[in-house]
Amino acid sequence: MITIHHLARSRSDRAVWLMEELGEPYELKLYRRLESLSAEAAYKALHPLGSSPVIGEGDMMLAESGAVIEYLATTQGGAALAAKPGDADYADYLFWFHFAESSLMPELVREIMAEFGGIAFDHPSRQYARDRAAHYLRYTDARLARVPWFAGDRFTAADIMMAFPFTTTRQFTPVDLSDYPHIAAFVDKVEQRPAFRRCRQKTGEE
Ligand SMILES: N[C@@H](CCC(=O)N[C@@H](CS)C(=O)NCC(=O)O)C(=O)O
Repeated sequence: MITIHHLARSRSDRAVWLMEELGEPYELKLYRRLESLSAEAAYKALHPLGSSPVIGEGDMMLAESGAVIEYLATTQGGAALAAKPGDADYADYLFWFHFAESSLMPELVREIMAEFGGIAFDHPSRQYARDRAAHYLRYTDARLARVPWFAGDRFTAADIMMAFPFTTTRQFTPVDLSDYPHIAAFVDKVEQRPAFRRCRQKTGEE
C-alpha cells in the first residue's frame, strides 16, 4: 500500500487529493512545519532531499512532485487520470503537468522568499520575477479560456499539478486573480470537488 507523508500546507497535498480522486486506499502520515517554514526533523529524515512530497511503497521512497504524481497517476486507479502516448490530449497533458513545477512555481516561490528575506518590493530582481509570473499567469488564463481542464476536455493529474500554485501556495503569497478570471473559476471548480474537500479534511487543512 502507498504511504503518503504529508507535510503541513505543502505540495504533498497533491498526492492525497489524487488518491482521493482515484478512490484508492493509502496510509496518511502527518508532519509539522517549524516556524521557519522548514519541515520538522522527522520529515527531513524520510528522503535525502528533505522536502515535500514524499511517498513510500514497500522499500521504495520517492520525492519530487512531478515524479510522485506521475508515479501515482500511472500506477494507481487504472491510470484513469493520466494521459498516455497516442492519446489526443497527451502533449497538452505533459506540458501543463510539467509547467506547474518547472516554470510557474519557481517564480512564485522567488517572490515568497524575497518577501521573507526583506528584499524591497521594487527591487529589480523582484520586478523581474513578478513580470515573468504575470506572463505565465496570462498564458495560463488564456488556456483556461479555451478548455475546461488543462489537458483539454477531461480532468487529469495535470489539473492536480496546476491547482497547487493557486490553492495552497496562495496561503503564503497573495496572488491576485482578479486579472485572471478563468484561473479564478478553475480554483472555484476544483475547491468544490468532493475529493479535494476530503483531502483538506484528512490533512486537517479545511
Ligand atoms: N521541486 C520540489 C520542491 C519541494 C519543496 O520545496 N517542498 C516544500 C514544501 S511545498 C518543502 O518541503 N519545504 C520545507 C523544507 O524544505 O524544509 C518538488 O516539487 O518536490
